[in-house]
Amino acid sequence: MESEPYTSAPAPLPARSREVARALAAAGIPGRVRELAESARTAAEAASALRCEVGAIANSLVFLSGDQPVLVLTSGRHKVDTAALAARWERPALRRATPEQVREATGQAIGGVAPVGHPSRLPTVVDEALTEYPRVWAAAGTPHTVFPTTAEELLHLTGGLLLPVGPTP
Ligand code: 5CA
Repeated sequence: MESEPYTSAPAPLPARSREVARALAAAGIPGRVRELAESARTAAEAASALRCEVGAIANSLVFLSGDQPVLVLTSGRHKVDTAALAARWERPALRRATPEQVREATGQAIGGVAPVGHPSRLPTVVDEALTEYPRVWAAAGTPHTVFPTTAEELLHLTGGLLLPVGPTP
């Protein structure tokens, strides 16, 4: 194989990422998922691997609001102000999901949680800060897979609500 003069076909995506690719294709955006050589487990790692601003990384963070898992697509440049967001979203207090709860709600593991490709649709907020970036990157089911998108597209993909989520200055 090594002596072949041409580049081999790309390896198939991991199962978790195929699920994400399927959800994207079903929404009219096929062929978006990219596999990275470097790990992109955190926003900082993803920004470095993709050579983009950390704020352009959309972290898919799972919280529990009461008993209901919810998704907050958050710019990597700041943390979620959970109290302010729960008030704005008019939902019960938000608390960080455990790794097991993340897995149950999304079918994905922390470090690779994607905005879509979950067993059922989660109530979703898209961080207003993401609208400041013409191109946003989100995880695609594993720490080594991502896809390029925009805040507007994330709203369309998730049926989410656009709200500020970061700390108020
Ligand atoms: N692949 C990148 C983005 S392309 C990524 O998944 N980033 S992330 O921020 O969404 O995933 C890491 C996040 O998982 C951390 O920001 C943190 O909020 C969350 N996390 C890490 N450890 C835990 C834990 N033990 N329990 C709950 N959440 C955790």
